[in-house]
Amino acid sequence: RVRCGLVEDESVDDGFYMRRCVELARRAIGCTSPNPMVGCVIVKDGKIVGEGFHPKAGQPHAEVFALRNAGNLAENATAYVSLEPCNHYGRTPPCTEALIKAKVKRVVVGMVDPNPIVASKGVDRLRDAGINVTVGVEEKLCKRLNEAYIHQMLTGKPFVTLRYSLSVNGHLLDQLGDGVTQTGGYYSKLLQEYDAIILSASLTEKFSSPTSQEPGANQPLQIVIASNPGQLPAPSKEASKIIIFSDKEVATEADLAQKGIDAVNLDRINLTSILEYCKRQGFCSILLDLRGSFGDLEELLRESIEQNVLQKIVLEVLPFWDESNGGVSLVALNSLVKRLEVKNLQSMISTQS
Ligand code: AOF
Ligand code: ZN
Repeated sequence: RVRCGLVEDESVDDGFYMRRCVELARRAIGCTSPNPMVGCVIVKDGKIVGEGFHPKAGQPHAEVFALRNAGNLAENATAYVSLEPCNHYGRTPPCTEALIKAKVKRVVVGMVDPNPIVASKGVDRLRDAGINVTVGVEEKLCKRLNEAYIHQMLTGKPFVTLRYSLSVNGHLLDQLGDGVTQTGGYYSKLLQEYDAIILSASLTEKFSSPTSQEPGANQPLQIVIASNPGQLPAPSKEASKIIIFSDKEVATEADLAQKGIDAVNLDRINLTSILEYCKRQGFCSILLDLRGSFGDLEELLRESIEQNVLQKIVLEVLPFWDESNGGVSLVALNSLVKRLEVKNLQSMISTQS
């Protein structure tokens, strides 16, 4: 193709439109679980004529919104989708049929859908219908977008991320960095990505300090590990619901009901039973949030490392020297963390300046 006298490489354009798909998909961050986030762009004669994303499980898929948006202009156009179009009847009908019916000429797919019901059948169906299909454009980006969905599909287990903050002298901190209380700060963004967050009851008061979130943003379910009887978290603005796991009676049922809290009693609080519970509830992603003292989470952290259940670490380094003697030092934390198979983990380092 020639534009402005220069021969353009089609793959450059493919990358551009695929990155736009990912951008669109991210508008529904935290809202699609157990479904993936998916974005779709319809392009004709070098112009975007339709855009869409999957907003929520049970609602139409990205392709359907983009095709509706493009109307008749979809005919002979190229459809870009960050995930392979589905070819099955789930809560919604197959996107492959919608694309075929709209007479698109070419489909560019970011990644094959790991869902065994789909897994390349969508691509095969489109090719059988005579559509030119390219697979694997900006694949890394598309996989990163749905890391939790992919992990859950392939292993049947939730995606678990460990998060903690350190001072420059390596103390584990219980405060979070700047921008936390602001809408769009890294912590409120992180929370939105997870179906549930696990934290120690001794921290819930700090945790429930107001962190503004965008209206309509996902509020993860808060899982509180309480090992001291009588510990009751304050209602949190950030959580849609609170569940307390305890091996003791935490409070009377009336107290709990009043605060809108569910209690789950376990003989022993261990990660296996908590993750089993999360799996039964259909949670795909869990944030294990570690603050200043290991507290009730120490055993859980040890177990998460021994049982190799962590997929990702988010580490924040705050630009100050922690003078307190009480904090857990990096040395103590390292004795646990160094045993992690770091090569299997992704890490996102956030340094506040
Ligand atoms: C697509 N486009 O936007 C999404 C897809 O129950 P359903 O009908 O919503 O189907 C859910 C499955 O469809 C999900 O597990 C995944 O395999 C695929 N998601 N596919 O073509 C989309 N969200
Ligand atoms: Zn679909």
